[in-house]
Amino acid sequence: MDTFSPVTRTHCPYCALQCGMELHAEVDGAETRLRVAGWDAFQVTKGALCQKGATSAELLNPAVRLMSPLIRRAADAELEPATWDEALDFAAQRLKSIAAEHGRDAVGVFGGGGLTHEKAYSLGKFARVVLQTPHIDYNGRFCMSAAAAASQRAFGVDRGLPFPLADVAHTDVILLVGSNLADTMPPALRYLTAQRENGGRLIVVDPRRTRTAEQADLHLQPVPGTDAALAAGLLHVLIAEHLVDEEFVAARTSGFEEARAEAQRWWPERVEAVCGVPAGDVRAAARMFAGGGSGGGGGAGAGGASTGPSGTGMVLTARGTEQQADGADAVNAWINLALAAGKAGRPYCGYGAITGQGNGQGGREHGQKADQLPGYRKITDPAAREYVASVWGVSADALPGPGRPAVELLASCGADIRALLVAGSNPVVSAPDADFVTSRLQALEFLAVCDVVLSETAALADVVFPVTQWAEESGTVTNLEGRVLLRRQAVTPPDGVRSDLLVMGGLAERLGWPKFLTSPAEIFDELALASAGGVADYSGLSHERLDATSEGAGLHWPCPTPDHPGTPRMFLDTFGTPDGLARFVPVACEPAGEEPCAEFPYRLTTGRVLAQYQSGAQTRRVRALNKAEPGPFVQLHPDLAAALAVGEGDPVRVTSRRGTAVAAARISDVIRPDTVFMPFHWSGPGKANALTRRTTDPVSGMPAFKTAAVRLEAAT
Ligand SMILES: Nc1nc2c(c(=O)[nH]1)N[C@H]1C(S)=C(S)[C@@H](COP(=O)(O)OP(=O)(O)OC[C@H]3O[C@@H](n4cnc5c(=O)[nH]c(N)nc54)[C@H](O)[C@@H]3O)O[C@H]1N2
Ligand SMILES: Nc1nc2c(c(=O)[nH]1)N[C@H]1C(S)=C(S)[C@@H](COP(=O)(O)OP(=O)(O)OC[C@H]3O[C@@H](n4cnc5c(=O)[nH]c(N)nc54)[C@H](O)[C@@H]3O)O[C@H]1N2
Ligand code: SF4
Ligand SMILES: [Mo]
Repeated sequence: MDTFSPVTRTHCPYCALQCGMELHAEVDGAETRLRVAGWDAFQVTKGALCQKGATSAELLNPAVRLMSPLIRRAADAELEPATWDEALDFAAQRLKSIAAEHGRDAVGVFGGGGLTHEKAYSLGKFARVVLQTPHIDYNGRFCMSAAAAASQRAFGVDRGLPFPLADVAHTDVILLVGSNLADTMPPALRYLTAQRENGGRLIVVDPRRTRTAEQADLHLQPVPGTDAALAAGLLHVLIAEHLVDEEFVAARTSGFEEARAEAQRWWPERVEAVCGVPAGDVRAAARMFAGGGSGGGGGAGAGGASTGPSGTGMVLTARGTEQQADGADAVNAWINLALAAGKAGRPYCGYGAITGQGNGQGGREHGQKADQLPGYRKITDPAAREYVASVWGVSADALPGPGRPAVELLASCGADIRALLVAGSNPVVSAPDADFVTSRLQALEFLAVCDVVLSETAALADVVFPVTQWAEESGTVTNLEGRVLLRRQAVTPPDGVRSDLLVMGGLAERLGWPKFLTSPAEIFDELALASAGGVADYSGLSHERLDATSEGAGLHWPCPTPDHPGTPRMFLDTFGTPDGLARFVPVACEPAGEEPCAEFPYRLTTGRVLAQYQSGAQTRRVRALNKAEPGPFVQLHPDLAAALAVGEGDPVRVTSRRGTAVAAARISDVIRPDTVFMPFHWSGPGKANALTRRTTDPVSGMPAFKTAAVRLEAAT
């Protein structure tokens, strides 16, 4: 391992907080190892790291990662090591012959929100220009697509947080919906703590009393899938109690009347019946959020500074409310509430979605999504097609149209999609109705996977390309605040692995595109040009400029010129809609879950634990993390456990209309008695996604990961 310098300042390979990280090269005899430490001067996370970030260098160990390409030479053969030329030749030949026989549309690409900008942008270009297929989408569709669609509808722009994370500490009231920040971004919790130390109040909406909810002044515990009705109930109270900020609504918004009409149908007692949240708590939450004084029920205290109608407030959402069959509508229902309360478009106010993956924000801006071209442009917009085609040196007519959203793309594998290239995702574990998805991937004529480890998806492939990791390459990502950051290379990669960029370059060359860019800085320059004039305008940015920012602070997009200071706060003067007004989006607020019935009488919701990440492909290979969270479990209420006669640790069989999973009982009164929770980080018998639905939100294509009707039994 050749190191670049004794200490390299970079960012974590995992989530969207992108904690600042120092990689210290330590020599041990003939070996050099990297030790991870926090980067104290990085202003967003100030040296903090969670356990996942702190242990991330363990994956650089050759014993746990892929060190050579693998090929399956016959359908029933095992994967075996091959040279890079063999693997690239084989993959290129298969892609070429499948396209020749069945048409270019028979080839698909599936990317990931963890990929750097350079990789995500190149993947989009590779699909449209080299493969000339419309069929590219990515796991970000599973992640924040519903909030992205909702933000676009309301504000004309989707940038996760339209303000710096640090602003959260200075707002009077936070309504945090479906986020378990304490486990999913531990270093960010300090901002919530600081907010309350500053006299602010926190309302958490989650069916479980998580470690995040424990911090709250008021915790609402709804039936999963009923968030839109709950949001409408809060809006109902604002209207009934004259807490609507009429001045703001008149000056800065459009469309309030329809939202008002829907909210009229959701009086607190009706909300209680549908959502299971006491009517008194609905009133208390609405009053607290509006800043109009005492709560009344459910432990809401009057105390703290009275914020008055002009007080500040924020609504922050994450996957709990978004991963629903009505994900975009539910988010718009929360945004409608924020707008009615006048908590938007001014300092320390606004709506933000807490992005998930390392480049979750950037991954959906520059063309990895089925309907999109770089700069957050629409692939159906003729002017966008002309412009991007001119940057790519092709004719606009040659660019394919929109492809299919992720769930549909995966479902069409083995049907009209006959070959798939996957980079940066492990859908065998993480996709909804995962056993069905696995059968679709098995039905492909050709599957190629780029990964750092032999993931469950890579294990099904015909060719596996072993790729470099974050410490071994440079690249950029956009964090949850729209801040573009440079990740710096610390070491040379080992022989045998190559960057995704070289995989694409090698395939492009064999498919007749010898000039496909492979240098990260050059690719970024092309991305910046391609984004010029788009919503997400990066044209004033370069690796060099980001490298020179003080203590790696990066710059917030839009940043349209080399001397533009970036845009930490959006919407202070005007929203991103054509008329500059924020839109109340009229949404129907009916429950969106899979309703329980005699056969499947309980509700399942799914999510995360602190010590594992996503499909677990990476973190299940890290010893300390496995020790902390060794396997799958079913979290259930003591009353439910008693009814099922299951004790702590006993195996529980969970059955849905899709399939069955068996995992150990974890009994706890933090969860509603009608609902069980499973983390989705494991494969095998305890795989949560064997149970989840393929149903998607019609607006965004987001799968309904957070609600399924299930039957439960002791599995002994
Ligand atoms: N440790 C860890 N951290 C991570 C990740 C990880 O895998 N592990 N992944 C990263 C990524 S990509 C993402 S997207 C983020 C996700 O971050 P979060 O959104 O915080 O994580 P989740 O656990 O999926 O869901 C949050 C909460 O939603 C609640 N919930 C379930 N159903 C409902 C509902 O109907 N309504 C409401 N209001 N809440 C509901 C769950 O009980 C859960 O506590 O985390 C990022 N950080
Ligand atoms: N039931 C349920 N299911 C869910 C969710 C849920 O809440 N509940 N959440 C959903 C969400 S929000 C998300 S984001 C998805 C995530 O689920 P996945 O898309 O499966 O995400 P990861 O496990 O992060 O997969 C990334 C893969 O890419 C590899 N990798 C890492 N870096 C690179 C790189 O630079 N290049 C390449 N080629 N490979 C790399 C990793 O080793 C890993 O195998 O899961 C979704 N699934
Ligand atoms: S919070 Fe996210 S970015 Fe920070 S160390 Fe943990 S996984 Fe990495
Ligand atoms: Mo995510």
